[in-house]
Amino acid sequence: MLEGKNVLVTGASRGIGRAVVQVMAEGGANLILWSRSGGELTVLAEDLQVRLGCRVWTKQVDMQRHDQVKEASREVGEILSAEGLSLDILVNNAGLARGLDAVHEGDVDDWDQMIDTNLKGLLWATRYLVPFMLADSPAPLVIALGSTAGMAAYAKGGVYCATKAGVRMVQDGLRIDTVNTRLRVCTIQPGLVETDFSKVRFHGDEARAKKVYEQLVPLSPGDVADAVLYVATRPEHVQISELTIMPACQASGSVVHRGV
Ligand code: 8X3
Repeated sequence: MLEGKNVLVTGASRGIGRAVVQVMAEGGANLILWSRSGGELTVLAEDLQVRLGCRVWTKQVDMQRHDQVKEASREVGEILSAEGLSLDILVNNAGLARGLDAVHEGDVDDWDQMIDTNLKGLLWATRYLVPFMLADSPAPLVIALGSTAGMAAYAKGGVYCATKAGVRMVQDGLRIDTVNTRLRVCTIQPGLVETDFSKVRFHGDEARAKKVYEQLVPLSPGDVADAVLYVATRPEHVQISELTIMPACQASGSVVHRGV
């Protein structure tokens, strides 16, 4: 069902983004990959082209930089239009947590990184790409990666949780604003997924990051990519507005059973 679709994934080089790229490519889609690490993207693109024969365009983009997101969006429009192609699916995946601190003791630089990536980067990509999708795609779809952290706050996660609640609200607003169009809008809300998420949150402290996934079986990036694939392969009249996915040992953003 993805044959001939053109799919843009942000944060494409690692973790959930990378797994989404794999399933989309295996499903026959062409890929536009954005990530901060250009080198990793080139290797990934070559592998996809050789192994799966799909078309892949890559661009080094820092989602915290408005000028870069704007310019990369303009380029995507130009490249696809020149070939008579449309952007069909936008997967706004890039996101990060920095720090685990009480709100009144938090690091303001950490806050900037979370707000700039998770909210402003997503907003910029939405602002510059969705008009182009609406104009040209027969069945446009925007999927954003929210989080169970966006459904209820947890201790010392206030700012991260706020950005993910914001993702959900932006997606809900977009769905309302485009209800008279063909656009479908979905927020995927994963719980605990083992990626380098916690390593980034704890500023590279691997031992502390490992503890987050100790004595439990977390989701893998591939589990979340399966959910993204499900949303992306529904018939055009079906809109999955939200999909929450957690490991079996998790009941909510803050209720987790350890004991494996
Ligand atoms: C990541 C989920 O619970 O580690 O979005 O914050 S959690």
